[in-house]
Amino acid sequence: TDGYETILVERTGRTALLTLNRPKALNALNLRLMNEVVAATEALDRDPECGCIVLTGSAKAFAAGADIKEMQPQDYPEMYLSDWFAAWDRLGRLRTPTIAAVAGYALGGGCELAMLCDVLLAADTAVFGQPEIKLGVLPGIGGSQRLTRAVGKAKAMEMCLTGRTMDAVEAERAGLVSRVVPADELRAEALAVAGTIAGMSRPVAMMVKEAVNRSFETTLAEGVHFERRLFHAAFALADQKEGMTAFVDKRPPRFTHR
Ligand code: CO8
Repeated sequence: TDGYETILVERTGRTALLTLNRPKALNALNLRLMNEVVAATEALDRDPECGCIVLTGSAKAFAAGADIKEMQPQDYPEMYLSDWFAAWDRLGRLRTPTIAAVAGYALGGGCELAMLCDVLLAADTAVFGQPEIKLGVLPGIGGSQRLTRAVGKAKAMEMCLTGRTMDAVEAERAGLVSRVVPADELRAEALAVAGTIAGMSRPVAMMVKEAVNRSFETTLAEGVHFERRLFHAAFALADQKEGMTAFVDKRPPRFTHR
């Protein structure tokens, strides 16, 4: 659909599934793939009928990193002037909740892409790492920052300095992923979580995402203040009336996303 070459986008109800689709290159992230992921997710973000976006790859690789063959001939002026890979930041600015469903390799930019998503689910085959140092470079899509916030300084330093990878069990223990599931259940589980989120009030899910993300950008007192203001604001929504009335009436809520 939509003339994409490197991704597949499928809709089921209020959820969207975006599959990275450069199998021969283990879903290496080239500029075309970046532009397609950003365009597709921003279009979904504008769609009031879309309540959650799942990003996934193949059984072998979520993404084996930025496309090394595309970067290999570049020089500094080209990287700097084109602001290489800056468009990935737009993925982190989506308001719709996003889920990364990771099986196989999530290396370099692949690990960074997973960490740009709101919920990170791993198959038991998942392998995470920031091996850029082995190529004479360093993480460039936020890995040194987001991995450190997720797993702490000791593990982040060791992984970024040596390039060693982390399996799914270690990733869950370290807090990088929310859960590990058997590989053949990953897609269904990710879609189930997405369906749950998409069934909630869309504006409230957006508020939750804003509130949690604010914790990475501000002090505790400011973050709690921000949360309190959003909490009060939720009482302006029809969905607050519906959610609380449904509880009192002992029936499931019918959110209208208003
Ligand atoms: N880029 C381009 N092509 C790749 C990449 C990649 N990152 N990874 C794999 N491929 C290609 C291989 O070249 C190979 O192609 P071909 O068949 O034409 O030779 C094909 O995919 C299959 O790969 P392998 O044969 O290597 O498969 P294996 O199962 O033997 O190995 C590995 C799998 C271990 C994942 C191996 O492919 C590998 O080590 N890949 C590179 C991993 C890596 O170093 N990733 C980090 C890249 S750098 C990065 O992400 C920087 C991000 C920030 C940039 C910011 C710029 C501002």
